[in-house]
Amino acid sequence: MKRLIGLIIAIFFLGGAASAQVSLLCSPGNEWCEQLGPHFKEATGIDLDYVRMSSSEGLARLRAESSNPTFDVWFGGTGDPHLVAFNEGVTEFYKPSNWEELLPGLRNSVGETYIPLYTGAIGFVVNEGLLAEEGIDVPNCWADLTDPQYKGLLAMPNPNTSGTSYTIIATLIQIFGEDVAFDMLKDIHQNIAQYTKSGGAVGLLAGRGDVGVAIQFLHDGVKYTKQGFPVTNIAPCEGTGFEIGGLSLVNNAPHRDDAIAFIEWALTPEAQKIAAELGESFQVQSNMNTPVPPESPDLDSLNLIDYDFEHYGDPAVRNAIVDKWTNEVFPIPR
Ligand code: S7P
Repeated sequence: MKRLIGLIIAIFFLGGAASAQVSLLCSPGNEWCEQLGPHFKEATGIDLDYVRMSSSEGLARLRAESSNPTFDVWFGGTGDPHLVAFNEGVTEFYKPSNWEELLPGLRNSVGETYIPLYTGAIGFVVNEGLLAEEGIDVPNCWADLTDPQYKGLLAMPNPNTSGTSYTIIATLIQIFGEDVAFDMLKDIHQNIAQYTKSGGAVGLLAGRGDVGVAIQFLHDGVKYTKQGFPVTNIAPCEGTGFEIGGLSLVNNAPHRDDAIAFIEWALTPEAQKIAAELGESFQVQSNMNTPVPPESPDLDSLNLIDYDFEHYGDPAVRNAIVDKWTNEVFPIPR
């Protein structure tokens, strides 16, 4: 009996020593999420585990467990849901010690709500070979995507799970106004072969030739090109929206001190370089001392809209847009 009690105590303490101390909700591609723990452990000695969830899915999870949070930090994902989480008190603003090293344009756009982690623009990731085989034009503009010649040849993510998708819809509303944007979304819906759960996944469909055009972040298109898929990036002629990907401390984080240690580490150039070194993520990282990968889309050369982060990060606005798409676009037979 004594030996059994001793074993139980040993398991308890060994189990405690080995258990992770930072619990991360991670929204970029899984390969990047997977590498954060080992690198963070090497730099600080602190353990970390993660669960990968798309941005909108992550927001839903954080909201659901806000009275008893299990996550400490939300890493990555589009900015709008980070702003919603902050506005709802699900996350709190933590000002990192290297705040002044973060790109001023990003800091000024989001204020003291969440920490900018990276930025990147929306566009089309196109399998030009497939379109040529079908005798179909390469799309250059948002308006082109409404053309019936693309029937069954488009893919975009679903805004109920994906932050990329919400950024696409909010971009169309800002360029064309809500009524025209929703008419366009209905026409685009007629051409969609597949709505995916995650924003990154659509480029793979274009790369494999399942569709001709994936609507997603252009930096994800770079990843697929580097992986050898025959896709090219196109920035829409009417202009395009962009994200300021987020990093947030969860309100009442169970391991607050270790969570802050992770945030401090994640904003160093050493940590931010990991994404591109993996050949995985080619956003422009927020620390101005992090090298911009040569393959990253050149944001200065794109016609970026003056994205209204505050308005489109308002919980009521975001909920209304996602509900409208879900009720008025998605159910239309195609
Ligand atoms: O793959 C990187 C990336 O595009 O994914 C992030 C974000 O979680 C979007 O994914 P979901 O659409 O699945 O939510 C982006 O922030 C990031 O640039």
